[in-house]
Amino acid sequence: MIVLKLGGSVITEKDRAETLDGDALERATDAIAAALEAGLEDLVVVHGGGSFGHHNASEHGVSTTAGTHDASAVLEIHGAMKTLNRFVLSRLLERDVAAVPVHPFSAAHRDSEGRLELPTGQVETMLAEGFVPVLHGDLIAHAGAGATVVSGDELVTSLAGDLEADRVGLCSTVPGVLDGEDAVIDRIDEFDAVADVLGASDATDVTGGMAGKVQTLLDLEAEASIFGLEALESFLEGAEPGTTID
Ligand code: IP8
Repeated sequence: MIVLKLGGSVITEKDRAETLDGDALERATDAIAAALEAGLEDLVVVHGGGSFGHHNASEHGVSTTAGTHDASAVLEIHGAMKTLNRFVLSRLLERDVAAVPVHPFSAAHRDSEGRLELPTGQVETMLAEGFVPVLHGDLIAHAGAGATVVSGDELVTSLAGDLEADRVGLCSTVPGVLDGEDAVIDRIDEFDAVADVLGASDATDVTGGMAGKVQTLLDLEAEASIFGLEALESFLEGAEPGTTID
């Protein structure tokens, strides 16, 4: 089973509010359709927000820890993510991928310690029935805080653990994790070895940049890869492009 994250910055124009990168989304969905056509089974897709969701969340002061009790803010942020999800689903459906939505706001929550609780029965049943579940970064109800952001990366980690994924892929705007000379680091097996070269994301991103991703992926049982869009097809075919995190 593969859990694949399509970075929000890959499929949207991250610096222009609610703008899709149509070409990138077509390339990504072409690669997914080709891999399924070639026999790949059991794929779960998660996408980030990019210019859908992050701007709205920061306008309302909402992050993974700072919540809101304002229902119209919740609708606005969740609505933006559902709009992007709809674009992703329709591009997949156009390519005969049996893609179906899973909206985390209606499926998950955080407990009072901030821990994500995401039941997986619906995703497992969708997979068994031949669907490709497509989740997205979202807001979720958070005990004691109203509603907070859940990032696509958190969803990936939770799903990969609970569904015992074999592989995790993060399709990013960079070809992998880069070292001080902008060369792709092939393999990372401990955070301290790369901590210095990992900077923060430069555009508005309420859920953090590469350092957070690497840390999260190191905690996973499954082997994870971070790679660029050009390598998505080869990742889905079983290769290890970009940076492998183990
Ligand atoms: O782009 C964030 O998802 P991410 C979703 O995966 C919202 O961090 C609502 C900002």
